[in-house]
Amino acid sequence: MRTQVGIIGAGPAGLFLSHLLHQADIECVVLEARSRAHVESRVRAGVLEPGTVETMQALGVDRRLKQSGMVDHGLDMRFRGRTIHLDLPGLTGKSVMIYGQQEVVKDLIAARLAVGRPLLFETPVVALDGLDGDRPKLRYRDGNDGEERTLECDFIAGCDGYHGVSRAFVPKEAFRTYEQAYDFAWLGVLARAKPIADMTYSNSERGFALCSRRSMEVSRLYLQVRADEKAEEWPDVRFWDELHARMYDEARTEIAEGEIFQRDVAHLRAFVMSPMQYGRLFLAGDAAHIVPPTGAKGLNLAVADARIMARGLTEFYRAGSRAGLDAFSERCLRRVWKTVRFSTMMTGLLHKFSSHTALERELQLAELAYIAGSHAAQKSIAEQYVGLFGEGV
Ligand code: RFL
Ligand code: PHB
Repeated sequence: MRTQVGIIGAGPAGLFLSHLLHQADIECVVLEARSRAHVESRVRAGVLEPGTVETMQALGVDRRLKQSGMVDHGLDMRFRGRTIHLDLPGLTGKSVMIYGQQEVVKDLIAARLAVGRPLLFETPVVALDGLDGDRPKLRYRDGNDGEERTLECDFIAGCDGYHGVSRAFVPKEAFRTYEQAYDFAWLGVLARAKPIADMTYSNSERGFALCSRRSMEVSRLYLQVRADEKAEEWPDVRFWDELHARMYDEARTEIAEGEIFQRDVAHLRAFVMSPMQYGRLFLAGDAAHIVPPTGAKGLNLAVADARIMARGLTEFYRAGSRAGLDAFSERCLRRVWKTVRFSTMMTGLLHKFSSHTALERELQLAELAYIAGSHAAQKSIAEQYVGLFGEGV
């Protein structure tokens, strides 16, 4: 097999890239290690920035998003029983959209298969060759017969997430990594329960909590837990007791309970690979960077990378210029670092840290009290939450 761009991974980064390339008449093949059912049922992000929504519109894959996406105007932060309400349109003129990542992924998969373009599931890439030449190759295990085969490409896009293979084929001396792991995680659940009105992040003495939603009937709820905790350690009763307490809803009048039908634990880390390219390999999304989820940015960053990569590849095929490709990593990293900064700041503001001294804890609360009384501080958070940066940042 031969193609122009070989894409490893059918998560948001790889799928968006495949559509952007298709729109620019560039051929690509997407190879995904897992099954379609697995990829479509992975519950993750839910907050789409306007730039992500516009990208879906421009690709013509926003039919279901328009029907069932929910515009989110408010962002609330709670501490000491007080609530800071950030009116996103009032502060920024923009809002975000709530629409589950797995719904985005389903829409992109269906649209790609509908146009009959190659997207192969259960086809793990096992090796990358010739990245510093003109004809890089992907070696993959064919999902049908288990045979190892080769895909020859002009370029390879490593969109295979944090645990993918592409980073491992870049020589160690050609990049560096920056990393910070947290000693806590997020237990996330989906519950058949009416969500509260606004997305609400809470900083409580017992740890962080977050109430979000997926529909008018389904709540998406998170609790900060220890990094070594298992989802099974949180039966329903324990989960609801803890959530009410952390949301300052001791009277249990605000947060509706319901059947918890999905639960998982996600670890928190910040990670950046720099540069995000080597020879004819370009990495996008979680393969190149991870942000802690407190700013709801990971999926949006993956889409931004895909846009920048597609632009560089389009310039290459249309005008024969490598300039956009050469600038890929630098363009992406400007946004990535600002986003790591924002997500790390929000994580620091809202979680309980075992390492905090009493003084640090008071400073955290003083920061929240400052934000509560400062329009400027609220505007700063709101503009980053809706997505600060235009294409060129
Ligand atoms: P993905 O989604 O991990 O997809 C990578 C794909 O590559 C495949 N793969 C391979 N395929 C072929 N060969 C191989 N050798 C392969 N190795 C791996 C994998 O099977 C997979 O299908 O990465 P991508 O595309 O970069 O997308 C990134 C996003 O998934 C991620 O950043 C977000 O989910 C982060 N995130 C959030 N982002 C937001 O923008 N808004 C949010 O509200 C938000 N909330 C969250 C989040 C992440 C969370 N977790 C699970 C950490 C909430 C949570 C709880
Ligand atoms: C979600 O709805 O899943 C969500 C919301 C806000 C975040 C992270 C995840 O910061």
